[in-house]
Amino acid sequence: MLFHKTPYAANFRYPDRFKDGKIEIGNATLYAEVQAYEGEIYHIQVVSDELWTEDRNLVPLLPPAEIKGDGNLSVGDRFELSLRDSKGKILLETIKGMGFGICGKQSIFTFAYDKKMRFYGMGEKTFGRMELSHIRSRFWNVDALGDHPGQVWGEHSADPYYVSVPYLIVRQGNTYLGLLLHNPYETWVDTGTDPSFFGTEDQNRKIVLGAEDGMPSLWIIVGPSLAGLTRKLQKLVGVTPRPPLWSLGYHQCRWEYKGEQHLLDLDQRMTKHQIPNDGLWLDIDYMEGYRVFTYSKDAFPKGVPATLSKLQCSGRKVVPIIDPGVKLEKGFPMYEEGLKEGHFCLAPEGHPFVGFVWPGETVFPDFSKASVREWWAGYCRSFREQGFAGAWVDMNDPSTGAVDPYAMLFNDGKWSHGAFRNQYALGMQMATRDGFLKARPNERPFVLSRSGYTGTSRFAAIWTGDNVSNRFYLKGSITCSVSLGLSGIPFNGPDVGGFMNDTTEEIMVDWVKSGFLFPFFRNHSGGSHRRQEPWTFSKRGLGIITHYTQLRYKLLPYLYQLFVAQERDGDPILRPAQYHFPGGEMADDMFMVGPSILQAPCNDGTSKRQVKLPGKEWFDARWGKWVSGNLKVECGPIDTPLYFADKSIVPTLPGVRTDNSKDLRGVEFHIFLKDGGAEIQYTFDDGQTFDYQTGKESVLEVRAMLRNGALKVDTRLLNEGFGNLKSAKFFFYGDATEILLNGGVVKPKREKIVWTGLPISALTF
Ligand code: NBV
Repeated sequence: MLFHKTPYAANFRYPDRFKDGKIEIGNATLYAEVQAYEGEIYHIQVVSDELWTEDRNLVPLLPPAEIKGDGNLSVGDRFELSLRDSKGKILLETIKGMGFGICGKQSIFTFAYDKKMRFYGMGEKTFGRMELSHIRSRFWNVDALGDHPGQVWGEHSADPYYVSVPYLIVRQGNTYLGLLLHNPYETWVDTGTDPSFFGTEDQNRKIVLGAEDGMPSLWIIVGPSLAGLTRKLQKLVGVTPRPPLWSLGYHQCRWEYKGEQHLLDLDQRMTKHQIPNDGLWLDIDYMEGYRVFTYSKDAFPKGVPATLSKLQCSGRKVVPIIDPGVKLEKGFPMYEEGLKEGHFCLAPEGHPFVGFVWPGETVFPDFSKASVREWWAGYCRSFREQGFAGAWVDMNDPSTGAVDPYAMLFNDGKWSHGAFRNQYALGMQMATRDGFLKARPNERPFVLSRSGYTGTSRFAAIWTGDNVSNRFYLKGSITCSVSLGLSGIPFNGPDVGGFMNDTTEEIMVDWVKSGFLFPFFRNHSGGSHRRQEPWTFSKRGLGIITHYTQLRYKLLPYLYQLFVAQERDGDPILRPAQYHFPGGEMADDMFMVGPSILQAPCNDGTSKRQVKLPGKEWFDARWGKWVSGNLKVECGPIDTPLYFADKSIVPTLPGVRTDNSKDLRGVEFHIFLKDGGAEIQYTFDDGQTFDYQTGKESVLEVRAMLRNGALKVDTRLLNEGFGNLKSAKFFFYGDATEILLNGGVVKPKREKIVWTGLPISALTF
């Protein structure tokens, strides 16, 4: 397979006829099912006994209720699809006579392209831009460093990447549609590229969604707004369950940390420097000769539980890496057991497929089988029982080193490599999460994965793999993470500081400023490169990194609300401004964190930039004043442009956070209000168990109203399953002649607070 080329529409055959669900293409007869669901969601599935015998998706999607009839989607007599809005205007249609085609086992859907269209989504890509016109992209989970040459990934986009979500957002004006291929085989998307390379006319450009094999299954979702579309998609693929609160903290990792000594040293330095931190991560060296689910005596002289108990005081959690490859070694119990029970992927002749990973020759658990997932879950269970708090599942693309993977078959050798490769990580995530749940059924598990597929959102968070410590990846981390969120994988983030090559203080500081409110926030680096723990930089660098990490912890209650909303409504954590303010082109260098915060970091190494603020008023968190419109801003060494939306109430932890304590019952509410009303429903629970699902959560409503300089704030407990708040303090950024809190007049004080610049003043009460 050539990653940079895709099959061509002229080599496909298209339907001669379509009637009563029957598609005739030459001598072949296929059957189509077209279903409409509530909320303008459509599913088109094509079935053929000869070509694609079964749907090989591991995890079914979760559509809403089916409705009778085809809704606004009509199907032509040559199986052309045409989607209209309620007024009858065509929103999207397949190309006349070429709506759906086959070429052997390959299949394509071909839609008419219009140069006014805009494209987004596509899951995890490194194109460095939100808008994806004129792109030909494949979806095939790779180990980016191993599968692409270094010249490609160093400072350019490498495609395909670790995660495959063949989902395309098509925008026309302010109407958004989503096209999701739910086919686990290798797929590709073309957003109107010129196949001739020589500048053909626009009419030759097409929107193509194709698959190399597998039952054609296309979902069409009508937004019409970006928020409407994203919520519908997220509900369809599955929301991310409320994560444990500690997983939203700061994580410290490096390919070098192997056991007690590193952990205790990190613990002590985090405390010394007052850097709040929850997760300490162990890379592959903690294992005994890289054998999965072992740990070396050298790394843990008195055993894992003994070391972990030493970290209890500071509440740090330890997360080990787990690779899928099992060392091929006579006498290694996991290998012997897996061999005996037939748990490994097979080569065509029926013996276990052998690849090459850290322990040398390796065999691979066949996660397509429920029995193997169960077996794997047992090992994860025992890891959890020893006290590891989460699991970091790496190399699950799956990476086979220098060995070509195509001979690795699945499902007892019955499925080709392509049938399951893109779901391999998904199977591993499911099994790992399941093992953690088996050990502690009432504790929310945390699994971080490198590769993934549609539906990963239900089982794991994603980090965006091996990036490089340079500005290409720093800038691209925004578009990559925001696009992932719009594509149904909201819990994600990059290796902050960069994994490959030596970082610099400038890159590190800028990355922290840019990424400190990303859903997942972990500093990780390759072991042969410059160290990049916060204290390895100058005093000034350390100070800035510490400040932003403390600020993340201060904002944890706000971030937590976004995860609550993700589970309830399907909203992503990061989003483009268009999520709330329709119109305009999507920016590549600016993003919103939930509905109330907008960030426009200076990631290109210069100290000036343009910030086009959407909508009306924003509160500039650096200088403490209201701003709007198109601004030229300067970025100083310490600050970063960050704005709070007018009519926002932002819950935070109190004061400056110097450790990882985070009781959601003690909060500050920051009221950003120029005039009129603002409100929030603040949800809080224990942050770690599933008790919230049986009502043990509380919701406090806070309403603020500012009229003629008088501020009225009212609070009401809507739900008290987790009791009341222990403390609440209010901050108001403006002048009020009178303040009433729950009907009583209060005497406010003036207090200084530092967000991202100099101290600014607020009225507190
Ligand atoms: O386990 C070592 C690394 C890990 O640090 C990194 O985060 C993974 O993406 N792992 C890949 C294997 C080495 C790749 C060069």
